[in-house]
Amino acid sequence: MSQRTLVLLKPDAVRRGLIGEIIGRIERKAGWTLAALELRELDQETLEQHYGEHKGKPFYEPLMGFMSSGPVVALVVEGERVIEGVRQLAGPTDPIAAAPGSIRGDFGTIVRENLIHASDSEESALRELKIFFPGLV
Ligand code: RTP
Ligand code: MG
Repeated sequence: MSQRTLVLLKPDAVRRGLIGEIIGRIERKAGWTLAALELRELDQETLEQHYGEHKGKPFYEPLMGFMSSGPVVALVVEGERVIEGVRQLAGPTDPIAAAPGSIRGDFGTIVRENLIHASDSEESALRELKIFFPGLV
């Protein structure tokens, strides 16, 4: 089943020069293609829409600060079971709990600075695609 998912390479990934490494892993999956790609800074409104489900949690404000600390790469990836697939490539939220071989497991140590966001369901993907690439959906 072909799907689309919203992926963000977080500011730590961009600062550390890991854009090519991470996109390369996604690109190499059979049949997956990039439908959109953009380097940009996220304003407060976009971030609030994107991470609204976490508002009020202790990590929300630091997360907002981190996500606006530098540019991110926003991309739309299209292909077979891509929503579950990119989450698998990323690994669990906590990079220390993430297995080596996953993006977070290979490059991260800090829960907040975990390199990548990927939509977690079809519903989230539709919602997030509209926020970041309104012309595409
Ligand atoms: P994401 O939404 O960014 O793809 O990550 P996720 O689904 O794996 O994790 P989620 O629970 O949605 O949390 C969103 C992001 O908030 C930061 N976070 N910090 N305890 C903490 O300090 C904490 N917990 C979460 C991470 O950047 C996480 O990816
Ligand atoms: Mg999430």
